[in-house]
Order: sequence, then structure tokens, then C-alpha cells
Amino acid sequence: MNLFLMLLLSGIVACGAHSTGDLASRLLLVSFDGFRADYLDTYKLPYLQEFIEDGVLVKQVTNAFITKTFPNHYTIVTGLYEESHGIVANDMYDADAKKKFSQFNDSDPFWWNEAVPIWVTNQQQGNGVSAAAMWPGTDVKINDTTPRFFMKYNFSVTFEERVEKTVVWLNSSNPVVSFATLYWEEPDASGHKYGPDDTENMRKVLEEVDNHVGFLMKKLKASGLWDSINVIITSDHGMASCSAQKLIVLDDCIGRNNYTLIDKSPVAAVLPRQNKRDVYNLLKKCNSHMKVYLKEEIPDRFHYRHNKRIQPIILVADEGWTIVQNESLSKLGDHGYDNALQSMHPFLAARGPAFHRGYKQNTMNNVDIYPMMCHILRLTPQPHNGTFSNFKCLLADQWCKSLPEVIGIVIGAFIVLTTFTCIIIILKNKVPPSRPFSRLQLQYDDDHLLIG
Ligand SMILES: *[C@@H]1O[C@H](CO)[C@@H](O)[C@H](O)[C@H]1NC(C)=O
Ligand SMILES: *[C@@H]1O[C@H](CO)[C@@H](O)[C@H](O)[C@H]1NC(C)=O
Ligand SMILES: *[C@@H]1O[C@H](CO)[C@@H](O)[C@H](O)[C@H]1NC(C)=O
Ligand SMILES: *[C@@H]1O[C@H](CO)[C@@H](O)[C@H](O)[C@H]1NC(C)=O
Ligand SMILES: *[C@@H]1O[C@H](CO)[C@@H](O)[C@H](O)[C@H]1NC(C)=O
Ligand SMILES: *[C@@H]1O[C@H](CO)[C@@H](O)[C@H](O)[C@H]1NC(C)=O
Ligand SMILES: CC(=O)N[C@H]1CO[C@H](CO)[C@@H](O)[C@@H]1O
Ligand SMILES: [Zn+2]
Repeated sequence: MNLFLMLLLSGIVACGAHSTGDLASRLLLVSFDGFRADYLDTYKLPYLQEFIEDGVLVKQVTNAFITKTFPNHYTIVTGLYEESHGIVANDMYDADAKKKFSQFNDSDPFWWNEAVPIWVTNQQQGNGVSAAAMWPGTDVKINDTTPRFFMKYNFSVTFEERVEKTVVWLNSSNPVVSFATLYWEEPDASGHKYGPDDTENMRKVLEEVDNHVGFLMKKLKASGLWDSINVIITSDHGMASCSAQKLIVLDDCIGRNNYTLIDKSPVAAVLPRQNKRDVYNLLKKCNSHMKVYLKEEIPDRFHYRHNKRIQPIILVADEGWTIVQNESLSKLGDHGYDNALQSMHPFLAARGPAFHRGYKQNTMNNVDIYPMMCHILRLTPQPHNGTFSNFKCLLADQWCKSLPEVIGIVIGAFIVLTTFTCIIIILKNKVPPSRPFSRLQLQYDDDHLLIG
């Protein structure tokens, strides 16, 4: 009975979700750069809490290695590890093409074309177009396509201006904007400047970020989009505290002419100019707070090896350590470290008709976000590294029970079945008493016959 009711209910819920979703499934993806997962517990953020209570929360999202901005923003919108989407760092060098990439010189499609992001697929397959208020790559012609509406990256444009633009785009009915992105530079900038342990300054910036969430909610409500739109709020990475006492000085170990430093801290990409083994051996002896890997030795769990843009040697600093050549420490917080560290993890919250209400789960991977968004927008995803079961519980149209609940249902069903069986046996046992009687009668009859 229990199980039957559950199935019936979930069926009704699934049907309901489908019929509302069919009208116009709009999805807004928001990133607050460098929003470490535990900021949500440490600071009072009433607008975000209101958003979460009405939707779902994933407390910690395991992001991709290296835990930097451009690589992880591209992972979120492609569902691919960095080795597979090709944006393997904020600073890159391609030895074959002899090209350089940096955050400030990122518009050559060459770097982005190893993957197709969701805003392109949405326009190629979907029932609508895409719009972007600044997300890495959205102002580049990837696979010969930009979002139908986008802003050229400019950090001076205020959050309010970005939201106003986004809401006007989403409110358009011709064409329908079914997917939009919104990006904001904080709390990353303050995390670098003050360090994540400076609670006074971090409180200020996080309250500002929370007010931005409030502003976004207010604007979506005012335009009448709030009840029908799906909104995901997440981030690319967390932040760790750095200190001048935790410097790894490469100049103390190796001459600068021996190598080119393609990317710096905390994961340094080293292109040897002399014999690779010699460079490796010098670096290997350099500092116990830094791991040194030949490309082919990079651990499997990083999924960070199979791309020619990954340099022959990489150096991975321990949490809180900074790799320099001879410079002094320039920031009190940094990210990029091992993606197994909790300090590197962001959160994910989502709300709207596609999501459950008041549901929380502990983890998912950021490669799972892409297939989840494709599911909501009914797009056939490109090949990706995500896993459906990791996020299915967040979705309103999926039947999802935890293991204890499943065990409860199974035990419940077992009790019901046992009860039925007992009743049947008892009923059956009630019949037999008449049998000996009839048999007795027969015997009696026999006897009678015999006697007769
Ligand atoms: C940007 O990168 C391209 C291609 O590598 C290069 O030709 C150009 O000089 C760079 N521009 C700047 C301003 O660094
Ligand atoms: C960036 O935005 C600011 C503020 O809106 C504007 O004054 C500036 O001209 C913009 N810069 C570029 C390069 O468009
Ligand atoms: C959204 O669209 C509706 C109907 O087309 C219009 O009445 C409303 O003013 C628009 N709101 C915004 C914020 O553009
Ligand atoms: C390479 O580094 C070693 C050790 O610091 C140094 O002796 C040597 O001169 C360097 N070679 C070049 C070409 O810089
Ligand atoms: C760092 O190294 C450069 C190049 O070798 C040198 O010019 C500079 O003086 C050094 N700075 C410090 C602080 O040692
Ligand atoms: C990730 O997905 C891509 C595309 O399907 C695939 O080529 C790659 O092997 C996958 N990576 C892993 C570690 O499974
Ligand atoms: C690199 C890449 O994936 N290119 C694709 C761009 O989109 C077209 C379809 O419009 C595909 O055929 C290409 O493979
Ligand atoms: Zn970032």
C-alpha cells in the first residue's frame, strides 16, 4: 500500500512537472566567483537563505582541477574535465600553434573550440536562444556562434546593470531566451585581497553579494518571471589563506634560463628549455610543500593529463603555499589547489519548477551541472563527464528516495505482504477443521456402510 501510494504520488508529481515545464523552460545560471561553500554557514545571508529554503542546496560541489576561474567556468557549461574541454588554465601556451592565452587575451576561438558549451547547443537544438551577462567564453565565437545576446567582458559594469540587461532578455518572447548566464567578480576579488579568514572584510563583501541576490530576485518578481524561471546559483571555486611565511622560491632551486613559467601559482606550469629530466630533478628537490609531476605522472584523479596544453612538468603547491620565482607575496588568499580540499569547493543552490523544494544534499561534481541543465532545457547533451544519479534527487520530475527510505519502504511492503500471507493462512486454517469433520463423516459413513 505504502509503495503503491508512493509510486502513484511520484507519478502525479512527474506528470505535473512535465506539463508546466513544456510551456517555456527558462534557465538562468549565476556564478558569484570564488564563493567558498562554508561562507554560507559562517555569514548571515538572508536572501540566499530565502532562495535556498524555496529550492535545493548542494552543500559542497567538487570542482575540476586546477581550481581556477576560466577552467571551472568552462567545466560548468560543458560537463567536461579540463583536459577534455581545453581551457586548462588561466594562462596557457600552445607549442604547436605558438599561441598564448590569458584572461586578458582570451578571444581567439582556437582555445575554446575543443568543446561546445551549453549556450551554443541551446541555440542549435533548443526552442530558444541564449543570452549572457559575462561568463568566460560568452563573448567568443565558439563553434562559430556567440549567444544571441551578450555583453563584452568589462568588470566596470555594475551587477545591477548586468541584471537589468539579463531580465530584459529573459522577458523577451520573440525570440524566447531559454538560457542565460550571469557572472559577478565577488567574493573572489575580496578573497584574494584580504584572505578568506578576514571575517570583517569578508562579511562586508558577502552581505553585498547577498544584496545582489535580493536585487536579482526582486527584478525577476517584478517582471513576472519568478514563478516560471529556473535559477541556479553557484560558483567556480573557493579560497584558501596565503601567507608570506609560505613561499616557495623557484630561483633558490633553478636558474630561470632553464625553463619558461607558463602559469604561476599555486599550480605552476613549467616548460623546460634544457633537458626535461634535469629541470625535473632540480625542482623535485626544491621544497617539501610542493609536489612536482612529470605530465605522465599527474594523478588520475585530477583528470588533468590528456591535453597538449598541459605542460611537461607541473608543480602543485600545498594548501596555502605560494610558488614564486623571487617576488614577494601579492595576495592573502588564493585558489587553484588540489580539488580534494574542502577550501576549494563552492556550493550550488537552485530554485524553480524543475527543482524540489527544501531539499539538501551534501555533494555533487561540477561536471554534473551541465547534464542537469540539458535535462531541464530538454537538450541532447554533448559527450560529457557527468553522472545523472548525482543530481537526480534535485529534480522535481525524478523519483528519488534515500537508502534508509528505500529500506523503510521495502520493510513496509514486507510487513504488508506478511500480514496478507498470515491472513490467508489463518483463513485457510479456518477451513480445515471442517475437513476432519467431513472425513469423520465419511469414515462414519464408511463405518456405517460397513456396519450396514
Ligand atoms: C593576444 O594573443 C594573440 C594570439 O596569441 C597575439 O597575437 C596577440 O599579440 C595577443 N595580444 C595581446 C594584447 O597580448
Ligand atoms: C566598461 O564599462 C564602463 C562602465 O559602464 C565604461 O565606462 C567603459 O567605457 C567600458 N569599457 C569598455 C572597454 O567598453
Ligand atoms: C516583461 O514583459 C511584459 C509583457 O511582455 C511587460 O509587461 C513587462 O513590462 C516586461 N518587464 C520588463 C522588466 O521588461
Ligand atoms: C640551470 O640551472 C642550474 C642550477 O641552478 C644552473 O647551474 C644552470 O646554469 C642553469 N642553466 C641554464 C642554461 O640556465
Ligand atoms: C628578482 O629577479 C629579477 C631578475 O633576476 C631581479 O631583477 C630582481 O631584482 C629580483 N628581485 C628581488 C626582490 O630579488
Ligand atoms: C570525459 O568525457 C569525454 C567526452 O566523452 C571523454 O573523451 C573522456 O574520456 C572522459 N573522461 C573520463 C575521465 O572519463
Ligand atoms: C568542434 C565542434 O564540435 N564543432 C561542431 C560545431 O557544430 C556543428 C553543428 O552545427 C558540428 O557539426 C561540429 O562538429
Ligand atoms: Zn574564480
